[in-house]
Amino acid sequence: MTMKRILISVLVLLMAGWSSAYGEDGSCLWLRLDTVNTTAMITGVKGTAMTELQTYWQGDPVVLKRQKGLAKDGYTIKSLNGKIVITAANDAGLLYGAYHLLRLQETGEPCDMLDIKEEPFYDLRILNHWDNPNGTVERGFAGKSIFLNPTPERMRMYGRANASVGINGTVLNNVNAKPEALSTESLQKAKEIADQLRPYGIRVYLSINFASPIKVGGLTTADPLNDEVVGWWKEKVNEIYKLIPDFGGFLVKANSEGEPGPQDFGRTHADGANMLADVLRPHKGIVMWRAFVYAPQSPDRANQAYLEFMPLDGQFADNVIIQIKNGPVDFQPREPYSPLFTAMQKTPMMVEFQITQEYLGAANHLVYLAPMWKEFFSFVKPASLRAMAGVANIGDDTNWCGHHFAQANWYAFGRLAWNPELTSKEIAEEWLKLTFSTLDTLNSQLLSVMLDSREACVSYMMPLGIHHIFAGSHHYGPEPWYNPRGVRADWTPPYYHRADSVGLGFDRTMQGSGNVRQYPDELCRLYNDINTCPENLLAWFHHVPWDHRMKSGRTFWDELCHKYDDGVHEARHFLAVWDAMQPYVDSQRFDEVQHKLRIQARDAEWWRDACLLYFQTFSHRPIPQDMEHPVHNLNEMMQFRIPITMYENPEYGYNK
Ligand code: GCW
Repeated sequence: MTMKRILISVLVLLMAGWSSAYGEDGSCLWLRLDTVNTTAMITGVKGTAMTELQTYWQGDPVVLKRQKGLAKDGYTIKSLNGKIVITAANDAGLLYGAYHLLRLQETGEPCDMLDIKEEPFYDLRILNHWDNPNGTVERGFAGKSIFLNPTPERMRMYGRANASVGINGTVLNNVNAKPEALSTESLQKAKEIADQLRPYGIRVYLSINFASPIKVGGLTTADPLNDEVVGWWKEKVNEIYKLIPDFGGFLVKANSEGEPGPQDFGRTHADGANMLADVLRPHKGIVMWRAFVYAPQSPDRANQAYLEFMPLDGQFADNVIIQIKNGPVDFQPREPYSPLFTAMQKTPMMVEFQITQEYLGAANHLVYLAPMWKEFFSFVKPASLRAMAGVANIGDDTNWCGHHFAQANWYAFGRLAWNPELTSKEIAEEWLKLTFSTLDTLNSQLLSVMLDSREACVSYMMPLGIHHIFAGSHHYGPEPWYNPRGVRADWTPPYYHRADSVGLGFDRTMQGSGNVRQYPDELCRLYNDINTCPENLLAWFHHVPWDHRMKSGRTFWDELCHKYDDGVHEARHFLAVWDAMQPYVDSQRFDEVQHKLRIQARDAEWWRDACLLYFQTFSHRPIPQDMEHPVHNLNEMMQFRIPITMYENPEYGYNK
């Protein structure tokens, strides 16, 4: 080899090392750490803490110390005579302490004179993957399941990412659980994943199909009070714990959207949940039983969970947690909180947030979700809950989440599950610094984009309390008119928006569906009166007359038009802010985010035009002069459908 060639090879190697170290394709998430030492991986959770520090920590020597008396998973970090001492009651605490230290280093915080004490707010901080055995992910917008062919490299990064924000549990499969999730072959696979995640302090859980005793076990019934059925579950659970000794437990979607459940056998949710809880108890396993239930014949879907679960309050075993979606309908851009949270007094509850953006622009829109989750916590006290679950937005895309900024939602979920008192701003700042370290000087503008993005999305999709007017099935884009023959009413937008010549919105007042009664008195009164109901929930609780006078002085119709238009302008502004970031962001991530923001700006316009032109056919009122007027044609938009399944992210939105 000539000298020149040798030099070129060295240069190429250096550059390859540089680009992978900086992870400019997004694969390193927020962990874009410089390797200072290559060390062999030491086993065990404490070993992971040591490996991480030896590989990436650049400051004073660190001592890891176990000490009784601290909270589980909590830690202290103290500077002491030229050393840093991380103390924790368990190994996971040491690992979380190590990541805290690395975070300080990476965000440029001072690392001398440390005196930190942290403990997690919730014991259980868990992701729910909606991954299917064939590798598709329900509402997954970032490719296929990472668990389909779990490579050690990918699992390691997944473990690190989760542990770095304190996530300590993961449900591997879809709540629409295929019975084969419990086959011996699948359990073997779950074991392999559990083995790979254990060093990161992450326990594995599974979603189960309630009819498994019939479908996997060949029994004639799955009645939870039947001895043979109980015996089958006992054996299955023993088999699981033999393979995965620290298995966490089951997540169950029962009697919901066609999934089997105890009601099929004349039993209650409590009968079903308690049977499984009894079987899991000797192994210290838990049951997370979902309250996401609604019935086609119900006059108001928002009422259903309360109606089914309130009579059972106090009847659940102590290792059952009822897992409730944040809102009473379904992960909409804005919903009031689910009234079950303040009604149930004698039952452990946990909240289920959706990190994947099923109803918030999938992996095409930049929507930072922490403000939405904080809004929930402004109504439901964090201390009234036992745990926090998040439906994961993770897939096998190189950048994990489809959109570089969607990584922020995974990050924020973990940080809030650790400490729900953190502000959206604190978390976004941290994430931005870690993820785009070169952006320092301009972060404030991007920070505002993140913080404003959820409200902007509400504005251009469904402002003022409008909800569930998405396209059928895949839920991408507007289809307020979607109402095909034979489809259940509560799966069509007109059920929710109820537009007519009088106005728009679902009457959930005392005169309407009575849903307001499920809230505490004060809120019930507030929501029941159209003049006191917060305007951002107006069409959620009221059928609002088109000429209803809003606080701005505008009519409801005019306000609606303006909100949609404001949303469009915000989406365009996000793009403009990003465009100005070009000199400071590596080219791949810059281009990829720009591509997405352009889609978002066009989609916002599509939403505004489709919704306003469609609702105008009921309101018969003009679009106000002082705003931009629709540029699309209603008929064309009504013909347009994106040909994707519920397992995909569309490449584009409206492209006519
Ligand atoms: O949000 C709806 C989704 C379904 C999902 C269901 C649920 C897993 O459209 O895809 O199914 O909720 O949460 O069970």
